[in-house]
Amino acid sequence: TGRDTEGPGGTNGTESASETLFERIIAREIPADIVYETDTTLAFRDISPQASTHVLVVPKARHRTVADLAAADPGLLAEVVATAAKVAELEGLHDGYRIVFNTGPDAGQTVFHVHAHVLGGEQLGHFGR
Ligand code: D5M
Repeated sequence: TGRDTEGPGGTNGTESASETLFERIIAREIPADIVYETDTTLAFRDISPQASTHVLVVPKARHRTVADLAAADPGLLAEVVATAAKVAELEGLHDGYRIVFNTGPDAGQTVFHVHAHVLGGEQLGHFGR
């Protein structure tokens, strides 16, 4: 298992061991419903949507959490957010949307390749459990 101090791709010398599902989607090894792509980011539909529109945005470079990404490459974090805004525009989320970065196990983060959840298309509940 990787540590929080690992850089993109991990540094434990066993690249496949540290590879997540999202690296495999980025590499087109696993199919995904891709809605938008830039040189540095990829957006695809969540397989288990929690709102009418639920799209995940990932940087192609691996960072475990949004905090790691902010520390290592703030420009890339801005690109993730810009891609999320573009997805919202493409999906017609003109009345607003939510960007969520689950960070760590207590938040329910299950895939340790940072991803923004872009949620919208309906009135969303205000936080809660
Ligand atoms: O979010 C991880 C998200 O990843 C969760 O909402 C389900 C989604 N997921 C899992 N497998 C797939 C595939 N194969 N395609 C698309 N989306 C997927 P977290 O914040 O880590 O809980």
